[in-house]
Amino acid sequence: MASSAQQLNRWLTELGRISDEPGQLTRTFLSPAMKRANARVSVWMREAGLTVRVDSVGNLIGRWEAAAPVRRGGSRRPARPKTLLLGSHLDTVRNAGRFDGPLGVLLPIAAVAALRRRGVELPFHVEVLGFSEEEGVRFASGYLGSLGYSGRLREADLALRDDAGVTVRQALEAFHGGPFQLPPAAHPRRDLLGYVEVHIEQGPVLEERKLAVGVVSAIAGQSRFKLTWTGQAGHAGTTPMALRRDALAGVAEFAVAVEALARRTPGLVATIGSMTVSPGASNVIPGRVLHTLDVRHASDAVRKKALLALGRAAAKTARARQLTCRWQRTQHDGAVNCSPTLTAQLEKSVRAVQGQSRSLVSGAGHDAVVMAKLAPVAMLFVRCRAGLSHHPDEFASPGDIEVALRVLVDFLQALDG
Ligand code: HGY
Ligand code: MN
Ligand code: MN
Repeated sequence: MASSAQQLNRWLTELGRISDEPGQLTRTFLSPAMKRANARVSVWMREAGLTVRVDSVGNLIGRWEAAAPVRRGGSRRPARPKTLLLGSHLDTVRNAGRFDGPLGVLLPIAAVAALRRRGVELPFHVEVLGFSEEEGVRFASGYLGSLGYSGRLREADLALRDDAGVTVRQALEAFHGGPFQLPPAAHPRRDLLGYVEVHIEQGPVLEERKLAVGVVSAIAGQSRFKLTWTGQAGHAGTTPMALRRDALAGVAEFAVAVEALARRTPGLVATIGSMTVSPGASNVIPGRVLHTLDVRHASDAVRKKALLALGRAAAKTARARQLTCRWQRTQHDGAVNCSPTLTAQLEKSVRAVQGQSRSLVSGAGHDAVVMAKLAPVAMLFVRCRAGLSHHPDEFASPGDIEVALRVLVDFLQALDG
């Protein structure tokens, strides 16, 4: 297994160099680097014995067919094998680390390769999924890949625009060189055993507990928005302060209110991650500001209460400063509980490899949030240094990755199709 883990680390390093931006790792939805990443991972999938296809939303899918169907209890017809889904995303944030997403795509490929080398055959089909978009960098709305795969992409998603004004639909039609139709779910729920995602923790818990891996009990809900504040651009030198309608000053006041609410609400996190100031000149009062807002909590009720409070705070600031503030919701996902049955099975494998298993809540969103609508989900977290992620210094050690690989191999062999 050590050689499989070494191979996996080489893949992670190589894939981490496939980027849209020289000098840093950035791969966004349907970009040239995403196409190169799909091509490279396809080679590794084929070498592992998987048959490979790319679906209409750009998801990379590697499939390993089950062994000959088994007869159960003298039945006349053998039971049709179900499919176990394994995967994560191949897109990244800007200036990303090389583990967030790709670890959960490449590790299952290494696990399949290890099992096939041992001549193991499984009583269920396996599909390894490399989702084309999870982070929501290009369109400020995440999960477009897993939404497409699970048949939950909607017209409203296709109408979202990137910073260049290109819609999701236009991006998909350019990717295909032809018309795009909303895809159905890749599989009916009844044909699926579940979806298991391996991911770095992106938090400090496993490091504090000195554990290489842990299992996820639940994933926090999240809401994302684009806010557009409009005031009045004007001359920075001649416009008296009392006569200004400075959109950026209003956003600054709102940003302090956002942070204050999150600081005083246990478990709430709220972030203004990107901002565009117009017209964007040093001697012009900002007449318009567009920014994102990301709000999360393990409890949907707390998150919704926080959103109402932030809506009131924005309205108060806009009134006081004679600004307008328009909200556009770009993502809204409730908290998700992982499947107790599948998680118990994963915990057994974690205990078999690591000696003990601890569970934790995920503050980060994952494709498992979307896939939970299609199949039971479970997640295996891998310790990452200082909990750092969405940063080039993101790091999971080869030793911890090998533990996770051993856990997944054990889980696949133990799972009853
Ligand atoms: O933002 C998140 O929670 C994830 O990394 N997409
Ligand atoms: Mn991720
Ligand atoms: Mn991420």
